[in-house]
Amino acid sequence: MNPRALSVLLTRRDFVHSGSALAASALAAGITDTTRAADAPAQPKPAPPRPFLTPADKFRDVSRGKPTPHSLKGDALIQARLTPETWRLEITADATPNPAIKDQAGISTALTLADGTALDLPALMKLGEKHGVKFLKAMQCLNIPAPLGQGLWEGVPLRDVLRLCGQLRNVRRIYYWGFHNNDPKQIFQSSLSYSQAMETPPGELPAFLAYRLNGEPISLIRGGPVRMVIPWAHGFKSIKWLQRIVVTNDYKANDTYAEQNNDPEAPLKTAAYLDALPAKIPAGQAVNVGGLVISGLSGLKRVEYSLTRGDAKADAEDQWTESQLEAPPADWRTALPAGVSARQILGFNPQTGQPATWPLRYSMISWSAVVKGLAPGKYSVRARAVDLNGFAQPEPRPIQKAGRNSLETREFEVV
Ligand SMILES: Nc1nc2c(c(=O)[nH]1)N[C@H]1C(S)=C(S)[C@@H](COP(=O)(O)O)O[C@H]1N2
Ligand SMILES: [Mo]
Repeated sequence: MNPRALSVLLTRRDFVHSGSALAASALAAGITDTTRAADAPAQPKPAPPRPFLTPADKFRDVSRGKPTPHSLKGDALIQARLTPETWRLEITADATPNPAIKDQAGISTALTLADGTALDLPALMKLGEKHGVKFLKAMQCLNIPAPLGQGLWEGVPLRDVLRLCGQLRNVRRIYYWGFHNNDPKQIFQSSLSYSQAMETPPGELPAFLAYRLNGEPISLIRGGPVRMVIPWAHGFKSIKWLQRIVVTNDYKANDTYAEQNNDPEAPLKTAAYLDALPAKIPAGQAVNVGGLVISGLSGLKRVEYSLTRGDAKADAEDQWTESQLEAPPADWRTALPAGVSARQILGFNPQTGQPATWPLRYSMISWSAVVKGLAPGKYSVRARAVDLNGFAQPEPRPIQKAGRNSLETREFEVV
């Protein structure tokens, strides 16, 4: 039996405890052929296990502004209203004159600093006691070909926050932005359509105002005290240091990211990412290929890799082989912060505490493959995700400015 032909799921424990990923995969597949396990070379090191949740300070940071809001300290932080005590959110209707708009948007209860009604953190968290959501999400920049990190985010759906404002009239979009050193040139803003904010389909995930990450208050560097999190989108919609929401009858997206030729409505893309490999690998030693994969809007069917000899003709057809996907943690308590039950997390079955799909949509897991018996020479390896509609990366989105997802190549030499 060829373990590669099976849709084998490797558990994180296997990554951690097994000296041989192949033996681990054989075990995971219930293969009790001990000769195979004994055959497997002892020396290859499996890819280092990644924690399912990325520690808040280990996310890759993408922050605009000089100074960056997260570098402020002491009084500057208080002036910026970026401490839990000073944080406030204003929600107003757009009054900017606009010839394209016949009827301006209206709001029956605006929340403003001027009249002392702006929302503070205790009020937001109080709302969270009734309407709070928890959600696992990989943060991925549309412009960077590597995931930034994965977190358990907690907060209040935007729709429930907007309901504090009573009746909204003539609203087509919701604009929002965060602290920007009081310099309009530094605004980093984003937007949703009215219905994206208000009408979450059953089983889907709401846009929400997050105040906890991995069971802790959101740190300043990750956009705290309060950050918008848009589950289905690339990072640029998840505005950090959130302070302002403006409802508007303008039908245009205002996203800062759109100004650099990015598609402001591109949802998170299903895509595989390849880890670096040692430059030289001794002949006879198995090669562990692997990386991360994000399940985007169209879900994930499998990850495939292809191996090409350095001397192969450039137009040689790639041979794609299915890889193994990391299995869900056997015990979710080991992957989640203390006190958080998987049953409470969106995308999990509230009765069984098991994920409704795997990988969870908008989250990431590891994938891996073990390649043996390579003759000495130069090789390049590529990887691609295949989505649930059968489209192989970079399809169906070959346009890079709708999400960086071109196929990555890594090179190594068997010596
Ligand atoms: N206020 C603000 N929010 C922001 C940004 C920013 O520069 N300023 N960058 C955005 C972009 S482009 C990305 S990819 C994510 C990155 O989130 P992270 O720094 O927590 O990894 O934050 C988004 N939110
Ligand atoms: Mo980004």
